[in-house]
Amino acid sequence: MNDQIELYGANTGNSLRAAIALEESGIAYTARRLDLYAKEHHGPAFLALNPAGKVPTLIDHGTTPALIINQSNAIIQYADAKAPGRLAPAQPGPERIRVIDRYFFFVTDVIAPSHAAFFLHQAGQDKAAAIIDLRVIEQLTYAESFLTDEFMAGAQFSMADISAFTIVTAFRDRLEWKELAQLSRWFDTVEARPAVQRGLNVFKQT
Ligand SMILES: N[C@@H](CCC(=O)N[C@@H](CS)C(=O)NCC(=O)O)C(=O)O
Repeated sequence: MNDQIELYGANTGNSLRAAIALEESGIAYTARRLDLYAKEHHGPAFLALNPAGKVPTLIDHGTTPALIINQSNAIIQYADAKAPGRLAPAQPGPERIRVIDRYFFFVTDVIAPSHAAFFLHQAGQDKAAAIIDLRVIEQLTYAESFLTDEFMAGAQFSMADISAFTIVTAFRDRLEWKELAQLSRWFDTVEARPAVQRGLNVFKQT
């Protein structure tokens, strides 16, 4: 626990990715769980931090003024900068670029469309949502080809694994696992990591 860094969040993919990134980076922080059903993220105290009323939000009180980060993927970049080498190779070069490349594949080609499908479902546009969900499943199936080594972007765990893990979890019941031997092996490996488990549990209701 460390009150200098606070992570506001809930049990959602975006919040969990941020929590896993902090845990894997070994950055001490205090998790502040918000009850989205009780609309705590729309209360004045939280809106003062994040006017968009969305989670996660990280505050680092170690700077003046305090640093506030309102994007899960920016929190992952913050963790990478604060703990070089834990979420990507610290040195510039092909290995680091491969991590960034695959990280963005999951962020932009998989997670972003899956959010769009979620909003279409909420709007009752189930047919349109299903088309996008199918695209997401195709992209996750394609990610099988990334796994020529232990992790998504090589032999080391990286931010690419973080971006992949929560979205694979969300689609785990819709993937053809018998055709995805590498993805299956990878999923079990990542899920078993103690830091991943800590991140997954941080916003669970007790
Ligand atoms: N691009 C933002 C998206 C944040 C976001 O959409 N958070 C959702 C939970 S996953 C949220 O706060 N939803 C509650 C709401 O919109 O009222 C990020 O990656 O952090």
